[in-house]
Amino acid sequence: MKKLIPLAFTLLASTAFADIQISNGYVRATPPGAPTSAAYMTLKNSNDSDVKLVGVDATIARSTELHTVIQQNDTMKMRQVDSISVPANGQVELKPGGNHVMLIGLDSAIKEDQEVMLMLNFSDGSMQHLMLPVKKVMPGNTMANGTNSSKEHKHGHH
Ligand SMILES: [Cu+2]
Repeated sequence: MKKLIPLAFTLLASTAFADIQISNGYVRATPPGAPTSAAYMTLKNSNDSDVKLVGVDATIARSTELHTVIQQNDTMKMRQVDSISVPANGQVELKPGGNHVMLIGLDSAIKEDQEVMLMLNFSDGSMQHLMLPVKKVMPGNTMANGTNSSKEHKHGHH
């Protein structure tokens, strides 16, 4: 049997620790000069205990932060959190308008034809190395005065 080596253009998730499965990962494309971007993905935990995403390393950014989005009055605001919990036998979605990995201090624009390497660190000590594609994300115009654009809030847990 021929050994298949996964190529860089697919989402690579290390299977050394199979507890957290990562899918639908991508990084937001940025215009030149943009100081920040964000990474999104779905984290699935097939473990019997909660696992937290506690940190992310990215080679393209000087630093990263875990962010959530909260609604204050009519405005959506990003807020830094220490960790993002992936519930036991459950999943959490990082997506525009919700939890995300903030990439801060970009050396250059992130373009759609490139891919971004991330290293995720979890509370159980495991790490996962990812290569994520880059996608354009329509800027959610949170400054708009009270439009009811569909904000898919599915936090699911307390
Ligand atoms: Cu953010």
